[in-house]
Amino acid sequence: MTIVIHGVPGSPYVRKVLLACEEKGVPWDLRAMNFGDNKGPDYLARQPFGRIPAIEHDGFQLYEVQAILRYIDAAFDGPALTPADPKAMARMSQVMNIVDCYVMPSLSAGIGFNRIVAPIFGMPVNEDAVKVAIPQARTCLRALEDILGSNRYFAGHQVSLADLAAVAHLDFVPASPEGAELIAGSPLLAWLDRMAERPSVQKTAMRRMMGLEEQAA
Ligand SMILES: N[C@@H](CCC(=O)N[C@@H](CS)C(=O)NCC(=O)O)C(=O)O
Repeated sequence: MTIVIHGVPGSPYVRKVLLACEEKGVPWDLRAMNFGDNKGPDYLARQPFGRIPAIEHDGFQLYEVQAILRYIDAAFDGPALTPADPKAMARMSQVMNIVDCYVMPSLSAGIGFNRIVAPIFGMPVNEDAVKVAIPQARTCLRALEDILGSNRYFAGHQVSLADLAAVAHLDFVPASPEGAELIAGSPLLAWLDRMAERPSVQKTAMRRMMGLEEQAA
């Protein structure tokens, strides 16, 4: 049964849910919202913190993307996106938390928003926010490199929820001058190339979701 997703197309948090649906082969229906709709009473009734996305499935409403990702993985057939091995599962959880707590404020909200998203919408660029984000962005990339090590994916040799959560934020790191400098020479670039081959990643690309790129047939 279809997962209904309420959110702004192009948001990395919405993208994580789309990625999980695509990887599991679950049909989804994105009810597109505009920036600002998430602070209105209708949406706050779904998600009292005003953050996107929120989902509905079979009469079940849920918000908070880590919970949503785990729900989709557990509730549907299709390839498992959580490793069975406890240590690998812990790595997956660790990366998902690093992404939410440290990658989101630095690489996404600090650098990515100001360098990539703001120009698309003609919004002012906060140069101070970009500068302030750089040290934590660097720490994030080095920490993720350490965890990746010689593995193909963050939790081992199979794609997990950690890779889906991370790619939604790291995908556009090389596209900003600061991000490109920070990620230059990193083993994360080979991981990004591997992820870019996945149909789920191609189908949910930010510019494509925003309707800024032609959809492939
Ligand atoms: N902890 C939330 C975070 C979601 C989040 O930060 N979403 C961003 C969009 S990418 C958002 O709603 N931003 C709007 C705002 O903060 O007002 C979750 O995992 O669902």
